[in-house]
Amino acid sequence: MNEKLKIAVQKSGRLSEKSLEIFRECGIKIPNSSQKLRTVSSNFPVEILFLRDDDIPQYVEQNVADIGILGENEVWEKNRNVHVVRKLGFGDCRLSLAVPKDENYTGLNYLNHKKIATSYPRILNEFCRKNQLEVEIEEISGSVEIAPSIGLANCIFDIVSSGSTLLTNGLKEVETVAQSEAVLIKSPDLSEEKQEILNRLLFRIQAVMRSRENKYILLNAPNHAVSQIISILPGMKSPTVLPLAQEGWSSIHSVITEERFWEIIDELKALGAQGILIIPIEKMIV
Ligand code: PRT
Ligand code: ZN
Repeated sequence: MNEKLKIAVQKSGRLSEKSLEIFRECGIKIPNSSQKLRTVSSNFPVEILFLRDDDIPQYVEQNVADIGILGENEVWEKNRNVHVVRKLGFGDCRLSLAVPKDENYTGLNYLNHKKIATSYPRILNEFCRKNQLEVEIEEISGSVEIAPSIGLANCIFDIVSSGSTLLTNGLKEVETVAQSEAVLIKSPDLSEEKQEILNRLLFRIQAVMRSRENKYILLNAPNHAVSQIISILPGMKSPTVLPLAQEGWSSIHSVITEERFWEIIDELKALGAQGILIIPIEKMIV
């Protein structure tokens, strides 16, 4: 059999480019296809369907697509029968409540009996139910931030990332309800063959994501400091230590997250480490 895994990605929007970039980094060739609604990879058994992100949960639930990439916020809002397989590390944002900046926000009770404009009525409704708030939800599909200034609502509930849209519309963020990022979802009933293709794809995605988070570190150290240095450098199994041509010195190689590197750089220098190199990793399989 020659089944292909059908993958739904956003046609044009904030997640489109990054979704296709993951496949490229996984070595999966996707023809350049800005005008097309579907395309097939030439070297991996997948077919890409380009859709509006709002429609992806429904299509995956109904097996029109087998898997999809979209913001987790849309998965929560649409509440379809799909499984979130993994987070993908891009498209980070939060779902927040915001009020006009001059309002004296006193806490959740402030929201009682207010009119709130949003494109995410289900998530907002759930939040209000949990917090025993009675609000009027005004559902609109876009430009939510202007709702208070044109008198449509008192407050808004929307996606925020840098916060600059709120600022330019005279609003302030008062409650963060959820944090979201792009996720990979799958249909609850994939054939064995399609699950097998998905497993191969996930193995590659894992290697790509690990490589993004980790760096290869190389440094030279006096022999007397080697054991202290390796105690602060984790490495995949344990760091590699090689003698340098210069007597009394070693070269230490390891793998480290960028964040951890900045945490320990001063310690490394204090222990006498020199010639420290940090090198990107192309793929990482553990
Ligand atoms: O056409 P289609 O329906 O496919 O696209 P869309 O217009 O519904 O979605 P799109 O492309 O705007 O966003 C797709 C997904 O990107 C969202 O579902 C989120 O998961 C994620 N994402 C990440 C964001 C943002 N950041 C974001 N900043 N989605 C929207 N915004 C908007 C937000 O609505 C607000 O208007 O950007 C504005 C706020 O940005 P800041 O930086 O000013 O705070
Ligand atoms: Zn959308």
